Amino acid sequence: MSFRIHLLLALCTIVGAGGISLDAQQGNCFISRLHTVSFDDNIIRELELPGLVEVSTFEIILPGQDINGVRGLAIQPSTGHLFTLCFLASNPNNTPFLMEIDLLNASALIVGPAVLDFVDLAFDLDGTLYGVTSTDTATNLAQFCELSLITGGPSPICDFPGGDGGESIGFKESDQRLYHAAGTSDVRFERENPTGTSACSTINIDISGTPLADGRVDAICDWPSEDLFLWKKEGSGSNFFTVSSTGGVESLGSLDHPANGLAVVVIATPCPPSDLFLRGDANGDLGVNIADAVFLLNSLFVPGSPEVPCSDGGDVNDDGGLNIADAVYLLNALFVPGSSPIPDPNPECGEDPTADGLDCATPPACP
Ligand SMILES: [Ca+2]
Ligand SMILES: [Ca+2]
Ligand SMILES: [Ca+2]
Repeated sequence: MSFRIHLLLALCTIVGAGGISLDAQQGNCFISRLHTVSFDDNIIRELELPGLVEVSTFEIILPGQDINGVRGLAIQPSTGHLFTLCFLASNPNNTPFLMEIDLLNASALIVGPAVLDFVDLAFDLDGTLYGVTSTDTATNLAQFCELSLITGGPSPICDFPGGDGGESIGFKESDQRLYHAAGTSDVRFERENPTGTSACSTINIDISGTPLADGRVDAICDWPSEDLFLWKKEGSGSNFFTVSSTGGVESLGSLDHPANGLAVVVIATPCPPSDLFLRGDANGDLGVNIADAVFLLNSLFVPGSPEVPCSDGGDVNDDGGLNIADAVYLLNALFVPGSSPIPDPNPECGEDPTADGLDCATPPACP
């Protein structure tokens, strides 16, 4: 008994000399948000994935300019800015202008004329922007080009065999390859052949017999967290799908607007509350040691000290209260042979097996 008291007094002395800061490792979780544009309006819609519930809208406004339609969408990997193609009422040539949109600062600006009849855009992981044109009726080819982020103008790279409507491109994060979809009645989905002579040398992905095969493709884009492509098909009803790089297709439901440009934005967010904690880990660093006793005593007795981030973790004796008895219990368990072990969950993270009024305000980053 005297050993415990002396140890406790010694600790209180250490505690009084200065606190120990909380160094909890809080992990980030990531959510994917779909952004869309359509030719019918000048709205960028933000939708939850996979539920497709609309989260927000952003109206693209250019001072002194009327926008007559928007198509194609791509997200710049380094800045998160969206790039799209817009048609201006003031432009007598019916060709689109490349536009850069910063959603965070709610700004939109014209980069410059894209010159050719581009219908979709995609960034590769290095931040180079590419576009694909509609099929030229004279040549029956769709041009694949790099687009300048300075002027908006194109540098032709290669040509895809023409489709009978609908052209869309996307880069897959997992293999860093270009994917291409085209067609209305004869829809094809293909990916860049790594041993081909150009980006337009492709390997066919068999989607015959799937719902994607019999309707115009309006837009595709990579959904990186799922390693799938999202695919918007023409029409209402079931018009929104995932497709794998081997042609596996699943319906996600329907979009209520005629989206012709898609981009997935990945957002870092604090992880949702977890029921998992480690008993005895008063400072939330996922270890149980003397620093936890010091932290607990600080929080109880030294004004201005940080609070125990997860009260359940500090309730070492699992009696539903957070007090000096928990520090004593912890010190005994750590240093006095034959003392009672720390109750579950310990030494692994877990849920509290005994209900109590304590909460875990800031759960530790349990594996
Ligand atoms: Ca700890
Ligand atoms: Ca307790
Ligand atoms: Ca409990």
